[in-house]
Amino acid sequence: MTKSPVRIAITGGAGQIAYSLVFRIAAGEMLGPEQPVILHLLEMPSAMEALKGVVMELDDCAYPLLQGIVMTDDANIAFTDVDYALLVGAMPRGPGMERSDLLKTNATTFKTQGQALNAHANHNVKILVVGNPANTNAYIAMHSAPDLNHKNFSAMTRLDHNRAVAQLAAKTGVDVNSVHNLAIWGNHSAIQYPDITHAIINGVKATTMVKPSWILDDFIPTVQQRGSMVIKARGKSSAASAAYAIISHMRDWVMGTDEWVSAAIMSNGDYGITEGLIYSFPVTVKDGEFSIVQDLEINDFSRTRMLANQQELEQERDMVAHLLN
Ligand code: NAX
Repeated sequence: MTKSPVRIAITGGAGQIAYSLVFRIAAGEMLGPEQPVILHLLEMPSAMEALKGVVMELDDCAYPLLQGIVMTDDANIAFTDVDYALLVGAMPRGPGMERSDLLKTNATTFKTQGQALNAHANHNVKILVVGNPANTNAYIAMHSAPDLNHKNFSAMTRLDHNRAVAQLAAKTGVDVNSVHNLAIWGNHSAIQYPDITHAIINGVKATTMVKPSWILDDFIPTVQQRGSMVIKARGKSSAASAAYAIISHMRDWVMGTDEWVSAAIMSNGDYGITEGLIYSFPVTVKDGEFSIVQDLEINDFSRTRMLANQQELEQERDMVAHLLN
């Protein structure tokens, strides 16, 4: 083994997504079987005991690629020299809590974590925010880390993308590998816009294979509400599928892909989306950088939904603006 290890921070290390995630990363599924890793696991003080149990299990796997574990409740320690930061941990919405309260509570967390990344992480650190509200949490972390390149911040819509691919493949009776050029636009929220306008299935336009009523009344709401449906069925929110989406997002970010995938990244005004928002676009990846798929024709149906997402993200941005000074 000749490669030197990379350091990967994972917040919410004792949470349920982390429990599906850290073992796969340690096994080499994210960065490949040649890449040793050191895991930096961050938790709340109240969950440190549970985190100890996770670390015991990691030890018990005796993974050949796992060259060390840092376990801490201090973001400044967790992010020291890290090459990748997976910001998974966040406060869940409690009973009677308004969305604005959730935004504010998590804003403080992601401000602190952005500042700690700025001060202590490797300056090329690639950051994926998963904890909700993911887009705005990524926006806050990015604004709290002025020395880091905004291109190194992203929020996760890959699970939504995978859900959309699976729904379309099932409806048209094809293998998921036959579905290409699908997109999730906007916010990782209940109004996200899964778009099959440009999707191709075995060389045929997907929109010629399904009815418009299916797209409107079935496909879009199913993708938007899939998370709630999983909670209803399982009694817990998506964890294994979220962990797989994290691994896919990071692997593609590092290794590159010509396939369209979806990722929430900073808007530079493409498709008329307000600059600076962390907004999900269809992207490809080369040399460690996302590129937004260009020159797509946007019809009125899509435009309306893309604008609704923009407005929601502007509202979230405005709700936390005072915390960013
Ligand atoms: P859990 O509640 O099981 O775990 C979260 C963990 O984070 C807990 O152990 C908690 O102690 C810890 N935590 C909270 N605040 C922290 C902080 N400031 N620093 C360090 N650790 C902290 O939630 P889980 O199911 O793992 O979900 C984690 C987050 O992912 C949630 O915000 C959830 O809403 C979000 N999701 C986002 C998805 C996406 O596609 N972007 C999909 C899956 C998931 O719902």
